[in-house]
Amino acid sequence: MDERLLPIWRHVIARNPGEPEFHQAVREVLETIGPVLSKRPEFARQKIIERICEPERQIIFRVPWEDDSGEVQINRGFRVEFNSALGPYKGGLRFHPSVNLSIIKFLGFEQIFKNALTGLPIGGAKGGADFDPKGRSDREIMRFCQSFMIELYRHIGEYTDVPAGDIGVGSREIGYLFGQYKRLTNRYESGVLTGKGLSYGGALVRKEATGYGLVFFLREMLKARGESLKRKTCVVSGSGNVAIYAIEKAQQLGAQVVACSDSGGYVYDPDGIDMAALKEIKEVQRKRISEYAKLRPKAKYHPGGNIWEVPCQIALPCATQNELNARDAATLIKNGCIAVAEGANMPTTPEAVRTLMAARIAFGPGKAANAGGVATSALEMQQNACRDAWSFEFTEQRLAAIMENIHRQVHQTSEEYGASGDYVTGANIAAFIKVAEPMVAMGLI
Ligand code: NDP
Ligand code: 2IT
Repeated sequence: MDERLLPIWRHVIARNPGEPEFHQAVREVLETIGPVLSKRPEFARQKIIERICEPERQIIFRVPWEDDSGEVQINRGFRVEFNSALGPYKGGLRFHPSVNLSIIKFLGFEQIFKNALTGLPIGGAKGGADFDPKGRSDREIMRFCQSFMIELYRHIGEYTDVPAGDIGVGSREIGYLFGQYKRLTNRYESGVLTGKGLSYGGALVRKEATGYGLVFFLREMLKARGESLKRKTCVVSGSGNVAIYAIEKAQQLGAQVVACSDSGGYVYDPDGIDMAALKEIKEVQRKRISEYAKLRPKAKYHPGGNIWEVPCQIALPCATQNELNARDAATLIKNGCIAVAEGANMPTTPEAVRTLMAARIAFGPGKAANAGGVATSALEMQQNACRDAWSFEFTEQRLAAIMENIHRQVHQTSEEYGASGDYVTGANIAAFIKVAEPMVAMGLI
């Protein structure tokens, strides 16, 4: 790390104790942006980095609700509004038992830079709750979402903060959240949430956007190396929203996706993952990935198995943070992997990133590679603002163009800063400059 950044880094650790994921996300950015300070001394003078590392606002609240048996449950809700230099705060809500302030802050911090890379007018935020939706009935999910919104509604708005989904939050949850917001505010404010259902202001392609965008970005990474997705064996971790549509687009572009997973294990299907079976189990029935093997005679479920041991040329981690470690990276390299692109946020540990990059494997960091989801959320906001609805084809073209543009920016920036093909450095520097410039222009706020 640049010695000018070391004191800032130490200060971040000291004033945010016990937040390892947040430290990890900040460190990754600080390790790469040193060269900008020499070219742009005003950023240091204005303490832009110190300001970016401190959220503009953090909200933590109690979420009481009653389960189907009449028992009172208490969860903790969060919304960290990190940075609004580029537009209203924007970022997903995560419902998962592991959620805590560190995780929400790492996600919110990443979101600032990711959103900047999209080139669209959105600031960075993240939120969620330590609520576990697994095994909960529809009515319980609804009651939880309604209670969550009773506090959240006062902090959000189409010009203030626009939440969306993340782990455990999809269009069902967004529907309940939107309904409660509408009731509490007496406003049909479509642009307050994204990822809405198509029948009440949602946008086509938002559901597919993160996974599709990831594969569009991957296609550019491969093209830069004279490669393509055609006939490449691919492994995708997770089997949620991002994973499903990454698999779909990778298959459309000619790759053979042979494995996907959930937190219980992975399935291997030598004939390639069958999209109809996958969607039926995960989207319709909301069941575990183990059920997939029951529908496909040649598929095998590996309970507790490590998906990165499945030989592949392309690996797409699409489940959660720190799911791919240095040992997994070494396994991927040994098996002939040529590219890793992050569909999840921070799924690759810092040691694993170093291992992959040292082996000259094309590595696409999440803040660039998975930006298609939030970019399409911004397109949903555009459509809501002018009460319009675009076609699937038009929106997908916009998404593809945005991902190509992100790739171009990140690649060019990596070259400009003498790190050609290092997408981590390219993404961090390009995004940092986009956020720092308006912060300088707006003065000390
Ligand atoms: P979903 O809830 O739809 O799916 C999450 C998937 O990841 C499930 O298969 C889940 O398995 C698995 N998973 C979650 N937590 C863990 C864990 N601790 N260990 C192992 N597996 C786990 O979420 P998404 O697909 O929306 O999100 C996946 C990742 O993509 C997250 O990192 C998210 O932040 C990121 N992302 C999402 C975007 C979006 O638009 N939705 C946009 C950009 C990034 P199980 O069911 O067993 O828990
Ligand atoms: O991590 C992410 O970028 C998301 N979960 C999507 C956020 C959004 O506002 O669409």
